[in-house]
Amino acid sequence: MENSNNIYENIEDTEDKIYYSEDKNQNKLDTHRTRKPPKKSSGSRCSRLTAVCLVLLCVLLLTVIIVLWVKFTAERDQLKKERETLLSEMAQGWRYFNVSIYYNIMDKKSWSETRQDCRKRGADLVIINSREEQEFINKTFPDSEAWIGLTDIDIEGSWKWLDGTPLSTGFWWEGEPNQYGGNEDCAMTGFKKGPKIIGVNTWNDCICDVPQVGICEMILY
Ligand code: 2F8
Ligand code: CA
Repeated sequence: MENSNNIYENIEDTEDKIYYSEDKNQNKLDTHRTRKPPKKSSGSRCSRLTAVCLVLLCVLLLTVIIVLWVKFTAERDQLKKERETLLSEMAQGWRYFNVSIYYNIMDKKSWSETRQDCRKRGADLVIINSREEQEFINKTFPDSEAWIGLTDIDIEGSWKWLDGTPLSTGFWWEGEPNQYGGNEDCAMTGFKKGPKIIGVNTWNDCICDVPQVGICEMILY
C-alpha cells in the first residue's frame, strides 16, 4: 500500500516538473517577443489610408476641372467664331429664322444654276418645313418670285425636297401645280400673278430653265 502511494507521489512530482519546464519555455518565448518593434495601431493605419484617399480625390477633382475648363474654352471659342460668322453674314444680306439663315440670290438664273450659286455660299436652295417658315420667307423676301429646293423632275407629280424628303405640306397657289405646257418641274415661291390676295400659298411649278432669283438656306446646327 505504502509502495503504491509512493508511485502516485512520484507521478505527481514528474508532472509538476513537466509543467514547470513548459512555463519556463513560454516565459523565454514571451521575453523574445517583447524584443520585436511594437506593432502599429489600426487607428494610425486607418488615418494613413484616409490621407491617401483624400490625395487621390484631389487629383481626380483637379483632372476633372482641367478637362471641363479645356472643353468650356474650346466651346466658347467656337461660339465666338460662329457669332462673328453670323454677324458678317447678316451684314451681307443673310436673314435669320429658327436654326437657319437665308439669302436671296438676286441674279436671275435657271433652277440648277441658282442652286449652284447657293452651294458656292455653303448653302442650298431653301427647304420649307413649316407654315411659320413659309410666312417668314414671304415676309422677308416679298419682292419677286424665287426658286425653292423642291422639284418633281424624277417622277412627274412626286414632289421632293433637295434632301430627298417627299413633300407633305405644300403652299401652292390655287390651281398649282399644274404642269402648265407639260414641262414644269421646279417650284418657286412668291408667285403672285393671279386674282387672289397674297396669302401664305404662293408656290407655283415652273419650267426649270426660266431665269429666276432664288432663296438659299444654310442650316446652322
Ligand atoms: O409662266 C408659267 C405660268 O403661267 C401661268 O401663270 C402666269 C400659269 N397659270 C395659269 O395657267 C393659271 C402657271 O401655272 C404657269 O406656271
Ligand atoms: Ca405652274
